Amino acid sequence: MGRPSFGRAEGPRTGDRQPLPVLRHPLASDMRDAVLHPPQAAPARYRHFRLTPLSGALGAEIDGVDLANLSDAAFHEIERAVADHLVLAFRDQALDPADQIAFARRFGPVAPWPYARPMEDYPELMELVSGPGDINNFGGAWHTDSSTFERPPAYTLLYCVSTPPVGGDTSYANQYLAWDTLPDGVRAALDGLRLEHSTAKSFGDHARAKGSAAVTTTPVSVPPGHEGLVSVHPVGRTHPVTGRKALYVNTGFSSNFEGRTEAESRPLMDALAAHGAIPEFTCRVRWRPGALVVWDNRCTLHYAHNDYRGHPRIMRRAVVEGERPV
Ligand SMILES: O=C(O)CCC(=O)C(=O)O
Ligand SMILES: [Fe+2]
Repeated sequence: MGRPSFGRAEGPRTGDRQPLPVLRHPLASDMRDAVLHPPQAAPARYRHFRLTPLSGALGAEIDGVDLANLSDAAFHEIERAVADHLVLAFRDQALDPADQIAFARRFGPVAPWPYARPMEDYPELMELVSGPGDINNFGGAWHTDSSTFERPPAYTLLYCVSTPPVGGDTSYANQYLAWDTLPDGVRAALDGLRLEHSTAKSFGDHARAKGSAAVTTTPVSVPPGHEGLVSVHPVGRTHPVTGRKALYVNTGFSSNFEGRTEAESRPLMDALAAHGAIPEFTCRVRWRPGALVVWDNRCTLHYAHNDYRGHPRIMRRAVVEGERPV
């Protein structure tokens, strides 16, 4: 397989009617030396916990910290660690809903997620329940949370209440690596290009009619005013904390390039989405009750594995408000 290449030398500009470029062989892209995300190989030193990287691409397990009793100094180290490793898995926590909300609030304002009924008495949390009879699962496609919002959440915090005997892992993919490993010409062509992210693609009647809506024990429903919600975001977004650029394309919600039809957009959009999820960019978290994982939605994708049919799985989820992607 050859390097990815464009069908024409010059990249598209928003609004022009030139054909979109073709990205060939995204899985064989020129990976150069960038596949290893440097903090994975040489983590910073932390005084308040031990950190063990999960893969060469992203993710770390954290031991020796109690999230229900956390000093400001320890939290500052956690902020540093999540900026470096993008996904942090804390083991053996005993968090009640109020503890989880309090921890989430240290990252920023915690917004109720409008597409599911919140937990009773805790509007900031939803319980994500997969029942033994479920066929689909919540989050079972590579996505970043709520990219259809004008200001998608910066972080998601998921706490594991119960797991199936095996399965139900969550995979994550580093979208800084995805951006950095695109060939220079491709990156140049994508700069300035924007994508529409559509709620109807994954949720609601439109999605149900197309068979792409998840049907799970936790009902997800689209509230009035959200059915036609579409937000337009750059294909390469700059992280407000690290200043690094990340690919911001996802099969869950991205529907078309601005000014293009879905059909015109699909080949390049699908190729970019496939590039963003190549195995070398990923890590995988195995859940145990008491695990809390926080991830940064601005530079990662995630995928909830649907491989535990017949068994229940229960998680509690909080999302922290983010900013308009630029
Ligand atoms: O249940 C999971 O593993 C992840 C679900 C998901 O996509 C989310 O909580 O945003
Ligand atoms: Fe998600």
